[in-house]
Amino acid sequence: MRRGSRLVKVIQNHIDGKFVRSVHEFADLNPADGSVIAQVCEADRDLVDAAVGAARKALQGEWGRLGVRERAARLHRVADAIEARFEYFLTAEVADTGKPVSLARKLDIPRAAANFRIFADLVKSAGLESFQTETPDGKNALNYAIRKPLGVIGIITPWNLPLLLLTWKVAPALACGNTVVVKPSEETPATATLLAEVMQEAGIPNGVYNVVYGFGPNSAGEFLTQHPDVNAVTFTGESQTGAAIMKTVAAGVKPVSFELGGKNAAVVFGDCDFEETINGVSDAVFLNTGQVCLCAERVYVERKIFDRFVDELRKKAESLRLGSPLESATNLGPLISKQHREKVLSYYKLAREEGAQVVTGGGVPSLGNSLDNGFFIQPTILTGLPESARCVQEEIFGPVCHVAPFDTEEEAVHMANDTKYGLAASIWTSNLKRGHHVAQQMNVGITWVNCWFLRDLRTPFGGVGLSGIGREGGVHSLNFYSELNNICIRL
Ligand code: NAD
Ligand code: 6OH
Repeated sequence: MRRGSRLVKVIQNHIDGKFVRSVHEFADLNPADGSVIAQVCEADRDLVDAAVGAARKALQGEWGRLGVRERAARLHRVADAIEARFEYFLTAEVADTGKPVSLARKLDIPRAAANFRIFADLVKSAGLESFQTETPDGKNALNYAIRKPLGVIGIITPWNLPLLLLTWKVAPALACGNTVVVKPSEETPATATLLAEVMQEAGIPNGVYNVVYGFGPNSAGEFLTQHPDVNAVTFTGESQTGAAIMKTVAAGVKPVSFELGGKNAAVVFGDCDFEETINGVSDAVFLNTGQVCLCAERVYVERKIFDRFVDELRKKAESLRLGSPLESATNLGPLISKQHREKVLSYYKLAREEGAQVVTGGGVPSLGNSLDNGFFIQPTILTGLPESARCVQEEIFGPVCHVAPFDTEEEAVHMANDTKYGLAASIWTSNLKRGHHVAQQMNVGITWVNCWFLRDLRTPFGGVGLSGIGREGGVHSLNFYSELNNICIRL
């Protein structure tokens, strides 16, 4: 489409196998330099309605009649097609998010393909319960459960790992025979539309995978969650947004799965493998510029190694290279948007007001080129705050942590659990017995010992408290995305 003198790409909704424009458009920016990548078509209520209608209709068509084996085969073809277009997905994801190409190459795009493969295989092999039941007259009955699709699933996703988190929900939803309407983040629309092309190539019938673009309130996100013909809603994003969606969905009494924010702790004992721990905790704090829900924003370190640890983590932070996402040497890209940088900077300011020592960072870097129009921020380490400080209690979602000392295991456990969130924790110790013991006391959904973000997609994934409702992953995803029907037969 011609805009002024430039050719600007238009990202369109995808409904019933067709790309669909709309009256309103919004700009998709590259966060590395603030340039416009594309115009995105915003779906109004009628388009969301059309998408849900297409998804409903597709349940009655070829898709609804396919057996599990054929469904799984097609999902493997989706994975094949993602791999065949790997560079295409990679370029789009890096431009949309500003994340280093080296990271997206090893994490985001391979995981998208892996999501389809794991759930295709799992749905074929997952068994269900059966019970032989004694009847009052001394005979027998047989109980067994079968899985049925829930129907049309509304999927709403964030910007930090756009394709990874979208496919994390789309793959099991389709594996269970549902159809989907996805509403990707307004910040990162590109890869969802590429996935639509892949779906067609892989023989996924029209209407099974639909995409609507837009924002949350009074836009596509809200229209989707309000829609009476959506059977379940799965959401990843901020806890507050989860609360708003829950309220909307409550009217229809529908199942929800929520993967929400975190204020995750890393607990470092004096007996840890020091170098491995510095590298691991640095990743846990700074990966993806701190924009991973699992990132550690609170680091608790046994007092006897506290000073040395803070100093080495500082050196590590200062060695991270901020720069163009396209350069292989770049470790950190920008934050996602100007608005998000303002939010993170407001916490850097608040930390000072709350009495923190800024060990390193605390501001905006000067890169000396067009990247200064992007949304870069310095990796930052804070110390000296009380546990009650807002910077220690609230999710910041940037490349920042607060490091505090502890003296005893009990104190470390208490501080790690002193939060309304409960997504993930990591424990760093060479005493495995202690690792188990401490891990079992963490009030979270996921605990790593001597590692972080090491994922096996068969394991339960989710959080407690403000971090979410329900678990996805492996059979837990299959259970969310299907309706179990128990059949009892008197023999
Ligand atoms: P966000 O909540 O602002 O937005 C997420 C999605 O919800 C977007 O698509 C947005 O358009 C939509 N949305 C917003 N308001 C809505 C409404 N009222 N109704 C329907 N849809 C609405 O989150 P974000 O800023 O995109 O992502 C960052 C947040 O996501 C962080 O809090 C992070 O911790 C969390 N997160 C959690 C996980 C997890 O697995 N637990 C994973 C990734 C990100
Ligand atoms: C949050 O930002 C990261 C979530 C990761 C996953 O959901 C996953 O499956 O690895």
